[in-house]
Parts: sequence; C-alpha cells; structure tokens
Amino acid sequence: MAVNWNREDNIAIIWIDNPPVNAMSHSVRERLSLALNEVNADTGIEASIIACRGKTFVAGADVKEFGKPPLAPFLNDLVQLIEDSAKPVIAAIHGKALGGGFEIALAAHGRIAAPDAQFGLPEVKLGIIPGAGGTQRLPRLIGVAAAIDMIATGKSISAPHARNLGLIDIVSQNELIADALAFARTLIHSEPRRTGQLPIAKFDEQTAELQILAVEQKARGQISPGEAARMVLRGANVPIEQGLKLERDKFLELVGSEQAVALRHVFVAERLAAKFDELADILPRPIQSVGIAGAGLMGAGIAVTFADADYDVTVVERDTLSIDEGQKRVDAIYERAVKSGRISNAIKEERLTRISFHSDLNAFTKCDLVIEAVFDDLGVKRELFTCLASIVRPDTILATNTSYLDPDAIASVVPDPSRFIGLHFFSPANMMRLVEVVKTKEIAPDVLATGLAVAKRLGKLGIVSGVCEGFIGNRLFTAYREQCDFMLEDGALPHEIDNAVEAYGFPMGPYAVTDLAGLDISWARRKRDADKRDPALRYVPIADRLCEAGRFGQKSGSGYYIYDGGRKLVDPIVTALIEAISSEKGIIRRPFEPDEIIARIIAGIVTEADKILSEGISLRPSDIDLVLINGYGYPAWCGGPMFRTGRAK
Ligand code: T1G
Repeated sequence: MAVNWNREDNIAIIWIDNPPVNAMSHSVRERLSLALNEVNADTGIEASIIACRGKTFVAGADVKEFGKPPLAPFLNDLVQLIEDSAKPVIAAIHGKALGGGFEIALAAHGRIAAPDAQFGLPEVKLGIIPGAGGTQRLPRLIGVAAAIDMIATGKSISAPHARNLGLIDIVSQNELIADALAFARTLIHSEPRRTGQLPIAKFDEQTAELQILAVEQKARGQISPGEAARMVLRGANVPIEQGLKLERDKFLELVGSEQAVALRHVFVAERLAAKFDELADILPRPIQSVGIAGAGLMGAGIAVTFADADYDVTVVERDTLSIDEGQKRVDAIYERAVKSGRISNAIKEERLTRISFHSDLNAFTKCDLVIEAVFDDLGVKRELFTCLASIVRPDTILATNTSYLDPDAIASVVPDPSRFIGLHFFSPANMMRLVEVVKTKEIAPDVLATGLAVAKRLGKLGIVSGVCEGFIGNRLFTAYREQCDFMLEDGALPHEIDNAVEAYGFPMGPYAVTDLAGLDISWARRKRDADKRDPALRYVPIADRLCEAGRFGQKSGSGYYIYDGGRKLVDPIVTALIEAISSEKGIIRRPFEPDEIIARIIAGIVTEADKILSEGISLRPSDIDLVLINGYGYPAWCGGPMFRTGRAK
C-alpha cells in the first residue's frame, strides 16, 4: 500500500511506502491526498506527521512520469493542501528529502529530521525548476540569496546545516518518530506556521540580479539554473499565489524542453550503467583495505578518493623521498579542499589518518584491493604485479590504472588473472566522476561486480569497457581530436574550434585542453609509435611542428596559443604554421562555421563509437554518452553524441 496512516492518540502518522525512494508517483499522490483529507476530517486527530518507510524520505516526483501527460492530483496541489491544513502537519525526514519531497516538507508546518538527513532541490540537474513551490517557499525560510544558491546548484545540505539556516526545526537525536510525536504535540494548540505566508527577509535586488548573472554564466548554455534562480527573485516581488503560478508555468514549459529530455536520458543511463544480466545475482567482494602503488599525481588523487569514501588506504612508494612527495601531494589536495570550503580542517585531518605511507610492498599484505598507479610502462607494471601476486592474499583484487597499456598483457604475470581488473581513473582522480572499469579477458564476474561497487561507493560513475587501446574514452577523444586537426588543415584555426566547442557547452576547447595538459606527452607517444602508423591514413603534423619549435603548451609559455601573464592569446605564428602545412598538402583552406565544427566533431565521435559498440568494447550507446559527459566535459544537457544522433533513446 503506497500510503497509509495510523493513529497515535490524537496524532496521525501518514506513512509513504513506495520503494525504492518513495518517489511521488501518481498512485502515491492519490493516496496521500486521500489520507490528508481523512485526517483533516477526523475529529479525533489534532495533528499529523508525514513520514516514509524504507531508506529515505520522498526523493522527488517520479521521473518516470515526466514526458507523459500529468495526472491529478498534481504535486503542487497536494503541497498546498498540506500548507492549508487547519491541523498542524509535521514532516519527519530521514535519508534524503529531494525535489518534490523537500517541497512537501517545506509546506509542512514543522520539520524534524534525523541527523544524517539531507535536503535539496536538484531539479536543475534534470533541466527543469522546482514545480511544487520550492522557489517560493525556500526563500521565505532562508532568504533570497541562500535560496538562489541552493536551487541554482541543486546541491543538498545536511540536517545540522539546514537547522542552522532555519530550514528545519529539530534534528532528532533519538528515535525520529517519537521525537516527531512530541514535536507535533507542542504545535496542537497553536496556529499552524504556514511557510507560504511568511515574509521574505529584506534583500537587495541588484545583488540578486548579479547572483543570477553569475549563475547563468556558470551554466554554460544550460537553461534551468538561470530560470530557477530568476524564479526565486520573480516570486519575491509578487504575492505567493502569483509566484506559485509563475513557477508552475515555467516548470511545465521546461519539463518538455530538449535539455530536460536530454538530462532525463542521462539520469536513466547512469542508473543503467552498472546493470548487466551476467552480474544479476553476483555479490561483490567486501573491500575495506585498499592499497595504492605509486603516489604520483594519479596515485595521490586515487588515495584521496578512497580516503574520502571511508576506505583504509595504504600507499607504497619506492623510497622516502617519493613518500614525502606523495604525502605533500595528498596534503595539497586536502588543503585546496579546505581553502575552497568544501571540507573543514577537522575533516581533512580525519581523512589523512586513513592514509598510511610505506616504502615496502609488504604493507599491502592485508589489502582487499591493490591499485597500481605507477609509470605507464609495461615492464615496470609487470614487475610490480609479479611482486604483488606473491605478497597479497589469493582473493585480493589486483587493479591497474593504466590509460593506454593492454591490461591483459599486464595480467599475464598474475598467477590467477581472474582477479585482475582495470580501474581507469581520470585526472584529477579525486575530482573526476568517471572510472572506466575494464573487463579483462579472464576476469571473474564477482571481480567485475566489485569494480562497479567500488566505483559507486567512491561516488563515481563506473562504466564497463572492454580492452582496446584507449578503452572507450581516450579512443573517442582521439577521434574527436582527429576531426579537429583535420579542420585545422582544411581551414579552421585553434581558437575558432575552441570557441565553437565552448559555445556548445564544453568547459574548454580541445586546443586549450592540450595546452593545459602539455603537447610533449602525446608527441613522445606519436614518435614512439611512428613506425606503426598507417601511411595511407591522413596524418596532421601540426602538433609535431609545434613541439619541434619548443611549443609544449602553458608549461613552455606557448603551444596552440601564446600565454602572456596568464592570458591566452591567438598567435599569428601558429596561424602561419598551420597555413603553411595546408599549403604543403595542397589544401585550399576554407572557413568553418561553429555548427559545422560541432557537426564534424560529433560525426567523428559516433563513427568511432559505432566501431566500439560493434567490437563489444562497450555494450550500450548510453554508456558512451556517459563517458563523454563525465570524462571529457560533453555538456550533459545536450545528452551526448549517441543521444543527439538518435543512437541512444
Ligand atoms: N523518480 C523515480 N525513480 C527514481 C527517482 C525519482 N525521482 N530517484 C531514484 N529513482 C530510482 C532509480 O531510477 C533507481 O531505480 C532507484 O530509484 C535507486 O536510485 C515537483 C518535479 C534518491 C539520491 O532528482 O538523486 O521532484 O534502477 O540508484 O544511489 O519540483 O536516486 O533501482 O530501478 O540513484 O541510493 C527530483 C533523483 C525529481 C532525485 C538515491 N529528485 N534521485 O540514490 O539510488 S524532480 C531527484 C537521486 C521533482 C518537483 C520536481 C538518487 C537518490 P532502479 P539510485 P541511490
């Protein structure tokens, strides 16, 4: 039964029970409306509590119903029924109150939460805005500026933080429902505090406008953050009834928008990514103690990632100097997080206690999982895994973080390669959400399931990839870059391509990214692989010429651009170099418009993606979209190249 209610003396407890996340589906809305009306009509009831069974409070409207004709009772009407109730209604929150769930809580006359509860209005992540009063009631509790910040980012906040903001009344330190009953009894003889009737604290219009401008700039072409922020300000200047109407109209307009449809594709794709028939009944191995071989840029980032997810982390480097450098890298990552306000100094110290550094591989003896992040050389890795295999338990999972080497070639030195997996993190590992979980030839199903479970516990998105050069992501990025290089030879210039890509929604264009990462690394790889290059294939020597001229990117002060005091400038020398190469090849250069640049890039990506799918390296077009969105900055609100070309529904 999705909703029922029971009586505790003169107080009704209305239970929502709609696993797995108590989404406000049509049937839940119908039954909740019925329960509220029954409670209001019952003369023996003087107050009510709305609570949820299962792991969480209401996580929002039912995303599966979006895109279909909305069915009454609508959530915004239900929320109004709660707020208008003559008898006090308390929301008792555990888990997460998100979207429509939080809007139900906002309309209640009191809010009590478990200590680990979280609150958020993540609608903008679905390309919409709150549609049941969130943009109108939230500012009445926490003010315009804080409401804009919370709604435009879609971020969640903790119960203690919500309490400090005045968003909730009580953080229950005991049994939530018992405390909620006690709280309800204190409200019985007082007029219900109706959020919608509260005044909005004074705010400065111009400050709010500047805040909205900043939101729109940060959104890089996504529409909903700016619309959500503006709806808060618009509602703050009109009566609540008018504000609620404006909000509902905008919500209904956006829910059918291209960006909302694209973001719902991403939402569904993310939850599909870890699902494979072959793993349906497979239990992941328990992982708590994690070893990391190497504390360079990647190893340090991976160590932080695991410490952040409450793993016990053992880091081994070859000598005390390397250990010292590794510890400094880890400390610097946490120092930046403290400076940015993401974590407190106390949390930094606590996380650091979870990471121990050693120079002896025997420190890995008790590890459940060991990940190598050492120099990307096959010999080095094979030698390391030969040692590791003799040190760790037979059931310890061994993982390589290699980007380009063949994991099966590494696994061949491990006595039992069924426990060998690729976990390809993206740099910076503690920030990037994507992890390619590489399915090696001999891998055991429970090892693959463990890789996916570890990625989820890390708060990352694990995408399964077969073994090929560059796996899914770097192989597609190579195709993307190849199209860009062809366009450089055919007539475009680096800044024209970068500008088109950034206008489409990527945070950085490919040439700005290359200058940031450095041109020398891939140059070394191209020189190493030169004898394997197919002479029949078109080859663009622009990057080689730049390297030969000592232009390695930001690190050398120039690459595709010239860098002057932190400013990135178009360099006529690069333009002349590119034009000379076109001329050498007899190419008549022509202009490229932004739309054609994007179309050429997407065509190049999907051509390679079709090969990746036909080879079985990836099993789902939607996984390919997720790799590009979470590993390479492809704008999620565009859905991904497979979604855009109709290859992913
Ligand atoms: N609707 C329907 N199903 C949902 C759902 C939702 N809102 N959220 C999750 N699920 C399903 C999900 O598809 C998966 O299903 C299962 O629950 C577990 O999800 C009017 C209009 C709550 C933090 O955006 O953030 O309210 O694969 O794997 O990692 O203003 O789910 O098992 O079949 O993610 O523990 C606003 C989205 C909606 C919240 C739990 N709410 N969900 O994370 O589990 S718009 C959201 C989440 C709205 C109002 C507007 C997370 C979670 P299956 P999961 P999890």
